[in-house]
Amino acid sequence: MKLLLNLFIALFFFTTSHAQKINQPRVYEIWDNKPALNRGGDYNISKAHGVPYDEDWELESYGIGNGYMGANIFGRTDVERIQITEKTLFNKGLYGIGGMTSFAELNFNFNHNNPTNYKRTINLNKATATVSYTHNNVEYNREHFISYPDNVMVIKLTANQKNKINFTLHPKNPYVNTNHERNTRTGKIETKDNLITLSGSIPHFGVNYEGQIKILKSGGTLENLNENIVKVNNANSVTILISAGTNYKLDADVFTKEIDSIRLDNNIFPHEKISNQIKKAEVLGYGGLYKNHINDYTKLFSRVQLVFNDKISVEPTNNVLEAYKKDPSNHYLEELMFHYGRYLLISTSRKGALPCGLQGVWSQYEVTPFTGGFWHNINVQMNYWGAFNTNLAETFIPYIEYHKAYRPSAELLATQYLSDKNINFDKNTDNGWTIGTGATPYKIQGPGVHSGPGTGALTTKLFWDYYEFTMDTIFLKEDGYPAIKGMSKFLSKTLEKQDNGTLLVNPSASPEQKHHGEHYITKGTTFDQTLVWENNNDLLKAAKILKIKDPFLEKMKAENEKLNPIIIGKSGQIKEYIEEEFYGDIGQKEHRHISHLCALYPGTLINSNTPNWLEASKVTLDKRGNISTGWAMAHRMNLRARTKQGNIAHDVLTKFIQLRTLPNLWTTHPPFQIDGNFGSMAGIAEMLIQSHEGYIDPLAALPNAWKNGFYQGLIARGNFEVSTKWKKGKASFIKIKSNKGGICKLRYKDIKSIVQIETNANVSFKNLNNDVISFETEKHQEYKIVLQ
Ligand code: FUC
Repeated sequence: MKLLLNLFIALFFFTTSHAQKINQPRVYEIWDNKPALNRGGDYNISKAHGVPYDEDWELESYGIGNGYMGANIFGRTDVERIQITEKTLFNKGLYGIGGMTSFAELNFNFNHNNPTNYKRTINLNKATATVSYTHNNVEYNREHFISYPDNVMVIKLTANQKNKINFTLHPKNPYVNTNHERNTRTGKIETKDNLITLSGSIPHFGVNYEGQIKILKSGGTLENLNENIVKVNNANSVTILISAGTNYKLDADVFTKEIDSIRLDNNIFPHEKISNQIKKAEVLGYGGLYKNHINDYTKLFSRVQLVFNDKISVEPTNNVLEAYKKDPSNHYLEELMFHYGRYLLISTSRKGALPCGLQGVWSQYEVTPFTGGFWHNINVQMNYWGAFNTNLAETFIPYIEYHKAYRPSAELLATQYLSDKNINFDKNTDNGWTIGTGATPYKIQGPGVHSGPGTGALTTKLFWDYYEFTMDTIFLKEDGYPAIKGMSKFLSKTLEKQDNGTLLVNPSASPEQKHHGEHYITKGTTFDQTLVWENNNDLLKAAKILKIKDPFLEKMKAENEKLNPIIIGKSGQIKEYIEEEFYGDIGQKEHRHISHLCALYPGTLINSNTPNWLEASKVTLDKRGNISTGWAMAHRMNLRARTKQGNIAHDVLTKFIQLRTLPNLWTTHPPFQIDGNFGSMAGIAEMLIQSHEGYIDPLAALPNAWKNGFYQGLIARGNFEVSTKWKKGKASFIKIKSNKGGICKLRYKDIKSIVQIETNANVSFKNLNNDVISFETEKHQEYKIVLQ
């Protein structure tokens, strides 16, 4: 067998005919040949304490969003329902820290009862949702998108014949004056000609909200009926613009104020902002808005391709899902889920808007399950685990901005935590910052019984990853390093010296774990110990890059040597607790959280240079079980990718899709939580590329199931853009685009013994060992490696 490796700078690599063929992006659609059911919400059913539960909304409606707001489209032809969410509209919510709540409901009465040729879609390549059908020989089409650059939702209704568009629009301000103890919402609707305005307040946090709906028709007439109903008669086409907002302003004041009702300035009304958005949108018109939306969205979405070479399924998405439940041998749905993850991330997390919470930008609830906020003992971090390697690093910026805003409050919480726990510390020194499990756009909390101080370091891991994937040293200096250092400052004070010299976090808790029904609080859980280690280790690496000299760094280095973070137990497992001997001695054996393996993923303390720990991780994973709640299975996928058990990772993905995926491909805990979508997307990427051990490792945990395939544009640490094609489980070429220059280390099994290296540029290689080569790269250049 003749095996060759060619490496050359190939600026026009993708002009080769072979590459061009695989370079045609596939069009991805979530679609159905029937409208979503709409039987409404039920207050008698509560999911994760949220009410009312609306099964049809959750399972069948299609979500679109622009980071600021979202809409759920049912695609009905009799009475269409579009439910709108705005990410800052919060009431008191569960637990008193605020809870997302529905912004508006729009009902369009079309009265088309027997449609034919029906189809509704979300086009993932364009982030548009469509509904099309024939009724009385007229073809109707509706297109929906939410533009990020113009922050406006656009609905365009067309027909293939003139004067055929007729409907009444009934807007609804949901959950006004309901007397629910967690909701103090007031509101009104005003209609003037073609403009509907919904406004009101939720005094709990001083929220004022406003939404405007503008109906622009071509041809026909428009009437205002009673009760704010707008009627459109015989139009040729109609464009509807929707803008929504509140007086929310992301700054430190929101979090540090002690009185809830003044967290926002209730003298500020969003009226002008919303009016301007609508006016600007009207000037741009449908064409201008569409162009802005497509330019913005496709720039992000089109960066990555991933194909498993299975045929595109031609059945409605839910049928594909049902078929997959019986026979998962067609991997197209896995591919679709991956792209859907990227679509969802772009739709829910954009600069200027809040980060992506537990339900993205979608809530039909009065009281949203688990608040819909930012859960820090894994969920919000999981939302961003796949942001970096799937080439969407900028979607993490909202979290960085959120962090900067809550930081003063987090600093106060750090001091308060240390006082509350009677830890001996000097109040006048810098105690850093902390964050616990529950957080919302309005309030954050310190660590508690739900999870120990390590929770904050699960967050700073994202800051370090953001740097490593982007190589953005300005970010590292200005935001990353201060965040990581502040966390080390706090964590250091939570450590207690033991008689044997070990430093243990005290008190310490492994997220959500319970023993005999009680939260189990102890010293030095593996979760806390390893996360202290990870944070300090990232701090030291960051300091080196920034050339920072500081005696504090020496102290952290010394502390890291005394953490003894990983201990193997008598079952051969990674212990969750020091005092555990055999697996499951303490806590629930099959608990959804598997926090003691955070050092394997997203952390890096356990890796292939620690083979014993890696083996013990497999034992823990086996014993914990692969089947769990939605996000928990997604964590297991990433962990199995890191143990290089690609086949098991894939098996978990299969079960996750079979058991935890809804007809609209949202994933469920239950209830719907978006973390499962993002965690599984990250897991797919983690099987296809890893880079946490100092080299790029394409197809690091490739399962046998993905026999042939191709990806383009995934990102490795060092900001290398990687494309790989594989056949029968073996890479046939790898392309690396260097976005920042620097040394590229590439691992592929037997890369040394099986290759002969040719270069046609100033590239020289080193063989570091049988599997790893290293070469210097130039910024913006592409390097193609062909393995034959
Ligand atoms: C964590 C998890 C729960 C749930 C909640 C939102 O507390 O343990 O399962 O996902 O976050």
